[in-house]
Amino acid sequence: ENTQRFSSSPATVESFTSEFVRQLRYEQGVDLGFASSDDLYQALARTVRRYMIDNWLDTLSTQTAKGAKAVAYLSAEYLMGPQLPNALLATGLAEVARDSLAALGLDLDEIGATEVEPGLGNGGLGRLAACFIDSLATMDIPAVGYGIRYEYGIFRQTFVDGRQAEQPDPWLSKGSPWEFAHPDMAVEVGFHGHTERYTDAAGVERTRWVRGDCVLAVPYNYMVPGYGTKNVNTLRLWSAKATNAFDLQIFNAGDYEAAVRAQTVAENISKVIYPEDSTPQGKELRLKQQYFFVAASLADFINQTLPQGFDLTKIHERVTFQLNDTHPVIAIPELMRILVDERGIDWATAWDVTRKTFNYTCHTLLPEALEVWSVELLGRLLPRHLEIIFQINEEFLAEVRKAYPGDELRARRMSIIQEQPERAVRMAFLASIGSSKINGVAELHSQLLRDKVLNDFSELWPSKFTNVTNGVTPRRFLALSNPGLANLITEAIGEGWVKDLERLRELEPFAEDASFRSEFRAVKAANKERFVELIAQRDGIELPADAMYDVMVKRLHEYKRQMLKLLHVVTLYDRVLRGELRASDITPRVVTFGAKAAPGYKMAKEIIALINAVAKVVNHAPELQGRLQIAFPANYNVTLAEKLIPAADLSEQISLAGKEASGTGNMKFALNGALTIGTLDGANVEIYDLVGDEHFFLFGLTEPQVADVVDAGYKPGAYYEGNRSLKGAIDLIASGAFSNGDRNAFEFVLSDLLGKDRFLVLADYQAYVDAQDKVEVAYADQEAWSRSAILNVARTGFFSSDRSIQDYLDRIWHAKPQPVR
Ligand code: DL6
Repeated sequence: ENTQRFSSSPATVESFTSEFVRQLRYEQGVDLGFASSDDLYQALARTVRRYMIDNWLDTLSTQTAKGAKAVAYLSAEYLMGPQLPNALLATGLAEVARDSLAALGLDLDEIGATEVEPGLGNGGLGRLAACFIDSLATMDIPAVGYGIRYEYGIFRQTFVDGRQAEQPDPWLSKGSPWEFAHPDMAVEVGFHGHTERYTDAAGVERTRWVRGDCVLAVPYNYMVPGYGTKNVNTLRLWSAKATNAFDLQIFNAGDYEAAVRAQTVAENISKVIYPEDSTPQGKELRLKQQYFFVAASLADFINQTLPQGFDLTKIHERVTFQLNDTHPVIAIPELMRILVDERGIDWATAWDVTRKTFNYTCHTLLPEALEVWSVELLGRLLPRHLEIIFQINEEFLAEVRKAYPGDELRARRMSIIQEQPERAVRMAFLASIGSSKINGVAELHSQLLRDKVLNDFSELWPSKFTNVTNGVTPRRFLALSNPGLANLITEAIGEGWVKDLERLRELEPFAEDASFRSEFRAVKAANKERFVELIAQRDGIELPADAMYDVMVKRLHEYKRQMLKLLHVVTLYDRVLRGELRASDITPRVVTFGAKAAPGYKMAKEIIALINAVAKVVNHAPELQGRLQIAFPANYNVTLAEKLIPAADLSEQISLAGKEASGTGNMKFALNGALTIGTLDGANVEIYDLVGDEHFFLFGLTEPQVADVVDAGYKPGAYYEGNRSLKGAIDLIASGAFSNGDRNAFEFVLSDLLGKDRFLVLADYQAYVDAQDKVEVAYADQEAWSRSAILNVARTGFFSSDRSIQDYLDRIWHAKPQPVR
């Protein structure tokens, strides 16, 4: 059925084969007998994409003809993951492709394995954007994702002597068969320069920005196929090019480097995701990236998508720009500049329109993660935008003073401009002031935004604040990544769940069915085998498949508390060494970590080194008889996640309550039948409420309790002194047991833990170890465990990104589906 929907002429094995061979010969320029694995991949990808193009173009023309309201998602990150399997799923061509390749003596999986995933994101925020554009297409919503086509994605992590080293990720080095470049549609983006006042022909005083330099933003389009629909949306990523590739005069004079300097400077803008920003140049480059992609996106939408001559005072009726965190927030003054300076719309009208056009999603609770840009930098790079921000601020503060007469402290707190430690623009405040709606990404997060982080704003405008709990796409994170479970579910309840994940509820009665539970266990066991094979091949790590898979994968950050997980492992080892626990009483466990640390984040990198050091000892300790293993494959990414999550038994979601905005890994694990051990943080709260206490290992301080402990003057040293088991674990690390006797090796981590412990690892330690003891007992009863696991699957349909998108539509966007007929 899918195949019919996706091709003008239905795909058969014969037609697929002939297109594939044509692609090889006439696009790649090779014969089958001489094709490299990359040739085969490129030809295969181009063959599959060929079946989506007609629907894509139909979608574009339907959306243009209808003139319906669109969603423009502005995001600095899209962590897409491998494209080929998703395209095969959406087009329904997987079997045809497999058979067709087999007839040529080729293997689909082998060819697919050569795909390099585009790593255009850091972690949760970028992956969420990728899930959202999948859901928008699946739900037939006219939508475009705008972002940056970074030449180098998120760094490739390797370990050198257990320590993280970063390598560049040249994901485009062999070209991408999924993109369509449109240099003809390039947009000019300006920087620097100055502003000047002038009187226009009608005698009106106006301002214009005289730009100092310009670069070209070249759009690259990617298809985003919906599932079970004809609609195919667009992801448009911008690449920077110099307006003049080189200066011929200078070149001919022999100064070759100077001749291409402008090109280097321009192209650096889209060179790498998150350039190191500890230097002033790095900071400027990041701000440049942000302005570059939003200026190009706004110009693109206004000039290409809206009809010629469209009255921009009605732009909010045709588009909603969703600001994915603060990275794209400079779009607010940019739209004001376009409306006021370029279109001559009066300020008050322009401001009213702008606020109706933007909405803002905040993704953090950590004050240090809220972006600020120094006034000096912003004024130098974007002088007109700084003036506009000042004017917005002036009018806003007048509104605050009117609402709270005499409360000057409040006005200062709410000002877009912070004065200390340097004068800087608070982007989250600008976003809050310039948007219609502000949302957090889980119930608890949204509540904490209202009560704490943006409290002054929620007091001023309570109705601006709303929640949209995150979600994940069931296509990639169940149908594609866990075919065994997907088939089992479909056999039990039909295939409707792929587009309506709440239907997983129908699985509940199957949790009581012993034969279903046994099939469920067989799927989990097969997924472990698959993971073990992959990790042996990919990382040379040998693991037992017959063990409990206890998994903690996420960015390395102190608030996420990988350290707590590690202390648990060290505690088990210490108990065995002391003779308090027999190794034979430990359930065989593979503790799997996957985590990249930001290159400049020293503590995170030290924790990585410590995990690897503990792994080296524990994995070979004769006392443990192989019953406890740590696996820490380097370079955790979407490709690995898709194999690891379906293999997991236990999902570690152990951040300090009140710190994780939502989490989305937590959802993926539960949906794939892992039980969570977790705190009441982020979306864990909602997972816990849905799956029920019996099927979730809850532990730890709650957010208000954390606040109490901190207010009372938290002393981690007292927990250490007062808890023999905790002291044992920390002392074992300090003794040099994991560092060849070097007692100072992990001093940086341990002294912080004992002296500060900002994220209360020691305060939650005992509760965590107790909860892990309950895990041990529960896992021993495999029938009860699989019942709980099935109920986790059945009860987490709420966490589909389709539901998140429906919430955005109902609460924020108010756009309507436009299905292609
Ligand atoms: O909303 C997606 C994702 C959440 O699930 C995580 O809890 C949150 O940490 C992450 N936030 C960021 C942005 N950090 N900043 N600023 O990556 O967003």
